Amino acid sequence: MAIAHADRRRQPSAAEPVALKLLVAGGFGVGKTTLVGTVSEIRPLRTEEALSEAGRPVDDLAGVEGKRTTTVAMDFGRITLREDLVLYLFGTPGQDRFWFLWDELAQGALGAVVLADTRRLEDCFAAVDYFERRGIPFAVAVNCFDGAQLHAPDVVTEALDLDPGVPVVLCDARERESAKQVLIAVVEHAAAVAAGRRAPAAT
Ligand SMILES: Nc1nc2c(ncn2[C@@H]2O[C@H](COP(=O)(O)OP(=O)(O)OP(=O)(O)O)[C@@H](O)[C@H]2O)c(=O)[nH]1
Ligand SMILES: [Mg+2]
Repeated sequence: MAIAHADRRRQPSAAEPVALKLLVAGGFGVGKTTLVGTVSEIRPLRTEEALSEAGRPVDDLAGVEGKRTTTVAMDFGRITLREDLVLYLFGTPGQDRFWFLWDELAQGALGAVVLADTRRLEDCFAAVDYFERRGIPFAVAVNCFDGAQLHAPDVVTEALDLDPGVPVVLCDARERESAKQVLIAVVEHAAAVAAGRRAPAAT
């Protein structure tokens, strides 16, 4: 009993990793579920449902004609970025009719990835607005689908009218190293934003 008591009250050791929550957001079919699945070290939780005939007029499949399912609640995965840093990843649904879930998913998020496809960049405007309005630090990750015209990051910054300092990275959501670099960019950016908020620059 004494041991159990002492155990329960022990202080967290320095070796215990910090756990951070990140959202993976963006337009419909841009590769959110793919990215979470690529980097997750646990079997990712998915909530995929088949795309239906009824959704055909509203679900724009241009560029992702092979897509058969869509996320209806969330994706969930985990990655140990460093031995002292674990990320919990929450992928959002992409269809507009599931927007009401975003506020739940965004609770307590340290930062976000906004995935973008340059063939339909406008699909990520809503996600960019969402995080800007809530002051949640985010990075834009351009998922370079095969055959998509490559744009330099500064072109994307301009097209999305991003604040200076918002990272824009080119990635392939199907490649682990590439997807990991995206997450590192978000964590570093969120840390810089947090440091800036703690010590605002003298005016
Ligand atoms: N060529 C290519 N295809 C990709 C890439 N990422 C995802 N895909 C494909 O694009 C389709 C959409 O991927 P998902 O990961 O389901 O996209 P999503 O953003 O989660 O979609 P929703 O949840 O429906 O909004 C799938 O058929 C993927 O196989 C990529 O980097 N390159
Ligand atoms: Mg999805």
